[in-house]
Amino acid sequence: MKLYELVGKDKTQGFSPYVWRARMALAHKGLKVEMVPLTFSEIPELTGANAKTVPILEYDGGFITDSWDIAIFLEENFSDKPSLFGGNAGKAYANFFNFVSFYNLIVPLFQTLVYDIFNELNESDRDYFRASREARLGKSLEEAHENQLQNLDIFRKQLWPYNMTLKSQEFLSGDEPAYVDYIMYGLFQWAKGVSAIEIVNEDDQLYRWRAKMDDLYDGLGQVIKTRA
Ligand SMILES: N[C@@H](CCC(=O)N[C@@H](CS)C(=O)NCC(=O)O)C(=O)O
Repeated sequence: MKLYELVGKDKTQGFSPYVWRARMALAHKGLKVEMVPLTFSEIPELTGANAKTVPILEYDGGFITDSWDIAIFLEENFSDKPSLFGGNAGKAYANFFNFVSFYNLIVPLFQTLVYDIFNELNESDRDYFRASREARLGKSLEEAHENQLQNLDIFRKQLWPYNMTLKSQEFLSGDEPAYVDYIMYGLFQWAKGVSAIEIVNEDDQLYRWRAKMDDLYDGLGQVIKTRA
């Protein structure tokens, strides 16, 4: 099994939030996977996958090219291993959170991190990234960066329900971590992989939650180095 991930100049620092969901989900199921680093321009060149984005899971000669599809595939094909969702109600909640996290969390965090991501990229990816992201932002990367702290504030204001939830339970999924936690953790790994900015306050429940997430599966997430 191979999991294709997204890297910049440093091939050990896969920073895609969506890949981290899949990576944690594979570890949750106790499955060994070979990580394969790709730059942005290499993704569409991957023979047989016909994919524009990562994560891409290669399994038994086939390719699964979306993080949610990968989660469903793992849940259905490895049903003897710990569940990612804890049943149908949990699966429906995770599906909902998948969209909530995009709208409320990924979008403001993208605006916060976009210039830092650019700086991490290989030279060969920079023109593509600048053109595609400036079209999405409707402004230059530099202009977005000028508002980094305002965007971080918008992101942080969204965190209240998660901090409140974590006051009375260990993980977003309950007593044990599961897929909803991996969706959230992907955001933290994304920020850590590209930026020195701290996205949560030390007294936030999410700060403590992240430390627990970092320890899971032999400290898998700690492969991403904290930036000075
Ligand atoms: N819906 C997809 C989204 C994945 C996605 O947007 N991946 C980004 C990296 S974080 C990507 O590969 N982008 C390639 C590009 O923009 O060219 C999923 O959940 O797998």
